[in-house]
Amino acid sequence: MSVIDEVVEKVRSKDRDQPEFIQAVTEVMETLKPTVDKHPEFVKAKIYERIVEPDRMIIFRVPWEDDNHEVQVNRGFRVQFNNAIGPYKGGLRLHPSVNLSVIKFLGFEQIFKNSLTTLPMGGAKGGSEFDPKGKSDAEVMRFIYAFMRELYRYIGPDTDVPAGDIGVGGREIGYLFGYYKKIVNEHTGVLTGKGLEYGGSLIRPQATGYGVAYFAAEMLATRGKDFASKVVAISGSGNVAQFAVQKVTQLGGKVVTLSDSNGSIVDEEGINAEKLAFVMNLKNVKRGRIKEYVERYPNAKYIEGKSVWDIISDNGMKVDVALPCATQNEINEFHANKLVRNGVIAVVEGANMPSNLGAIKILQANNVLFGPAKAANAGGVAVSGLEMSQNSLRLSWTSEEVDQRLQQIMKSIHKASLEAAEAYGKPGDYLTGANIAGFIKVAKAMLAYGIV
Ligand code: NDP
Ligand code: 2IT
Repeated sequence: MSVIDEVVEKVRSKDRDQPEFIQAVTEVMETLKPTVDKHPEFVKAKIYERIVEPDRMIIFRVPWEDDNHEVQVNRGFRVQFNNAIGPYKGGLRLHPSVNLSVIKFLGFEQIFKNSLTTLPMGGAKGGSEFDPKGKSDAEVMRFIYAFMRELYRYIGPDTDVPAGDIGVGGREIGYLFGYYKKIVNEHTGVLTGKGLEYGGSLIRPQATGYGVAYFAAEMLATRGKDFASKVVAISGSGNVAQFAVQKVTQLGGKVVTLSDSNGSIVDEEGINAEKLAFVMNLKNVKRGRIKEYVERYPNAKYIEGKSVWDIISDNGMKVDVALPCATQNEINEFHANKLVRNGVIAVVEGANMPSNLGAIKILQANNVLFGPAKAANAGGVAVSGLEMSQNSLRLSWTSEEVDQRLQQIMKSIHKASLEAAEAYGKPGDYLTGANIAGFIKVAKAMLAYGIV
C-alpha cells in the first residue's frame, strides 16, 4: 500500500463520520501521488500524515436571545488547520448544513488555496449551523456578538484572520469586527471583507466572482477561445455568483441561469447589467428569493426544487461554460455526463468542492477544461490577503490597483497549476497541478520546522 493510500485509509477510519472531509482528503491525496517518489524527505518526515490533522479544532456554545426573548443555542466552530506559511486565514460560514465535517473540508482545502495565492496565509475555516434566513438584523447581531464573545480569544491579525463565506457578508463582518474591537480594544486587521470606512479593501466583494471569470478566461485561452458569445450557466445567487455574472458579462459571455436553495431561474435572453442590479438589490438589500426574478422578468422561467444542473440535465440545455457558485456537491456524475453530452467546454468552480469525485473524473476523461475550486476561487482570499497588507501598511490602494493585482494573481495561479501538472507528469490536469503547487510550499515549510 502506498503512503498516500495509507493516509486516506487512516482518515476514513478515524474520521468516519465526516464524509465531506474524507472526500476533500481523497481528492487532494490522490493527486499528490506523483510527489511521493520525488520527495522522499516528505515521506520520511510524515508530512502526508501530518497535513490531514488540524493544528486545533475549537468548538463552542453560542447562546443568544431571539426577538421573543427566548434563549437559542447554536454551536460555533473554528478549525485552525495549518499555519506553516502564514497566520490562519479563511472564512466563516453560517448555514444549517454546517458541522465539523464541512468546516474541516473547507479548512483543509483552504491550506492549498492560500498557498497558491503566493501570499503568506495559512488555512482555517469556521462557522455555525445558525441560519440567518428569516432572522431580523437584531437577531443576527445578537448571535454574532455571542459567537465573537468566544471566538475573539483565538484570533488576531497575526494569529488567525477570519472573513466571509456562505451567510456571512458585509453586515455580518461589521458586527463581528465591531464586537471584537469593543472587547479587545484594538482596531486591527483581524477580519477581512470589512467596510471601506473601517479598513476594508476595494474590490474584496467582487474578488471571488471576478477571479473565477479571470481564471476561466485563462483556461479558455489555452484552447484559443474566450467568453465572447458563450452561453454560461451559473448557480447560486450570492456574493460569488453575482460578481461572476458581472465579469462574465463584461467579457462578452451570456449568463442564462441563477439559483438559490429553493430553485433556479433560466433566462435565455441573458442576465444583463440591469437584471443583475435587480438581483443584487433583491438578494443583498431585500434579502428576497430568486423566484422573484420571474415576477420582474416574465420571459424567464423559475423551476422550484431543481438545481441549475438538474435543469440542464433534464432539458438537454446547451451551455458552453458552467460556473457552479452555490455550495458543495452540486454537480454529480449524472450532471457531469449530461454536461459533456451537451458540449460543455469548461467547468470552473466558484464554490468550494461543488463537483463530486465521480463528476470530476467524467469531466476530465472527456477533455472538458476543469478548473478546481482551490485555484479558480482563490481570488477572494487573495484580495483578503491584500486587505491584510493594506491594513499593515495603514494605506489603501485604488480599485484599479487591487484589480490589477487580482488579475496578476489569477494568472500566476493558472501558470503555476499548469507548470506543476506538466512537471509531475499530468499535463493539462489543473486539479493535480493546483494541489501539487499548493502542497509543495506548505510541505517544505513544515519540513523546515522539524517535528512540531
Ligand atoms: P452567499 O451566502 O453569498 O451565497 C450562497 C448562494 O448559494 C446563495 O444563493 C444560496 O442560496 C446558495 N446556497 C447555499 N447553500 C446552498 C445549498 N445547500 N443548496 C443550494 N443552494 C445553496 O455565499 P457565497 O457566494 O460567498 O459562497 C458561495 C460558494 O462560494 C461557497 O461554496 C463558498 O464557500 C464559496 N466561496 C466564497 C468565497 C467568498 O469570498 N465569499 C471565496 C471562495 C469560495 P440561499 O439564498 O437559498 O441560501
Ligand atoms: O473559501 C474562501 O476562500 C473564502 N470564503 C474566503 C476566505 C477569506 O479569508 O477571504
